[in-house]
Amino acid sequence: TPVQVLDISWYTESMCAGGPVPILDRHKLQVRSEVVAFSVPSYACQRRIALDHHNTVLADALSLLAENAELSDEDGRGVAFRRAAAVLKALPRQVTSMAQLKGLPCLGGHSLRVIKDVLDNGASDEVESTKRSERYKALKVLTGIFGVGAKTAARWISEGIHTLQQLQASGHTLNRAQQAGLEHYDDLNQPVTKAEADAIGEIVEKAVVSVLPGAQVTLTGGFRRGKLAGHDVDFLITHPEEGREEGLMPKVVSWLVKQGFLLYQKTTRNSYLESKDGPAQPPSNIDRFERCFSIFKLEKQATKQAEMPEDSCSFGTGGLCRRPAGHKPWRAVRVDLVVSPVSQFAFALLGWTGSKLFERELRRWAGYEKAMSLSSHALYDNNQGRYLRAASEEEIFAHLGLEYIPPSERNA
Ligand code: DCT
Ligand code: MG
Repeated sequence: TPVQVLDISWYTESMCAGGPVPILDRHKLQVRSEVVAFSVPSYACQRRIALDHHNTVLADALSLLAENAELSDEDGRGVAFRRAAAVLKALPRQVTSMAQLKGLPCLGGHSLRVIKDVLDNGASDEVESTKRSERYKALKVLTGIFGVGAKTAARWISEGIHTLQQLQASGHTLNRAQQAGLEHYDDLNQPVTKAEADAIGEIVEKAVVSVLPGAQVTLTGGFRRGKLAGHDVDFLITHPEEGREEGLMPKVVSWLVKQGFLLYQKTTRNSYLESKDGPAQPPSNIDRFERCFSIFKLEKQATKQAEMPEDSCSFGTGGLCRRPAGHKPWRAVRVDLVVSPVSQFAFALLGWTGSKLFERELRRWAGYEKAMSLSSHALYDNNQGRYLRAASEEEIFAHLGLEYIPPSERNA
């Protein structure tokens, strides 16, 4: 068995909270390498996962398989790969041998095979062949159209449609969202920068306080977790006096339309009523606030940053790379607006900050470990038969018996 000198300064911090730290030389020690396996708690919402971590290559490989599963409408498999990737993201240093993974949660046989392949050969055959596959490429291209999900894309692919040109030639009738998605395809597949998110934030803020003074706008989603780029910009809007937020969304939207800021919008009404719905409807709760899916028209000069080079065509354009005609002075950006009553704000903020896996794990923890139902609206304790109120994210973590994890460490 190989004997290695290992730096164990990381070992102490990586031990699960509460576990006694083994009595070892504090600095360097000689051990058989496989003795020192990593340790990680089972639920992603128990871990601190920063944006930067030590296992990018492995996590990217598993994330690609997760994405492929999700695009193929196999959510169970997708979640399994996401969970495996999230374990690797939580490790305190780079994985170099399979033995280090012994006893870790969420690593199934399939994920372990992929990891072994990458460790042994520098890449996974399955990942590489997925990337090259016509089906994966077509799924990426077609679901890259705003308003097109995995099911629609699969149907089109079964008809032999793999590119945007083939879609346009097929004569399929597209709905309003998909038409807008196709029209702004290149822009919407270009990552949104933090500077652009901030510029849109200023506009949204102006709209919101013009129609309801005192209302507050919070940037959520990936940008709240510290990401420097995202596929959209997510905002949560509330007012400190309960009830004042009612009817706010249509006013905000019409202000934005009048000023020429919206290329597309679809507003859905708040359909959440605690007394009627009860707590046990988590899967769709995320969608039950008053919500506006929109495409913003952002003047490039509003963003104080260097413009993207003219040549930086977005990925996966399906052979239809329409470069901006001349110097288009604006770009299209996906923006989600959500209005929450202040009594539900902490839950909405927690629910809309993500990551998606972190949210899923919070709900799983609540249900399995605490007999509670968590949604973006409320937390219900099944044993006590009552809702648990919270005015901050910290209070929700406390109700759930979890250590508070700040947004920047929810990047599972
Ligand atoms: N969300 C969730 N479950 C979903 C969809 C969304 O829990 N099915 C939450 C988590 C993140 C937040 O809503 C915003 O969603 P996205 O914009 O899709 O995620 P993001 O983390 O902001 O990613 P991106 O940076 O690419 O926009
Ligand atoms: Mg987002």
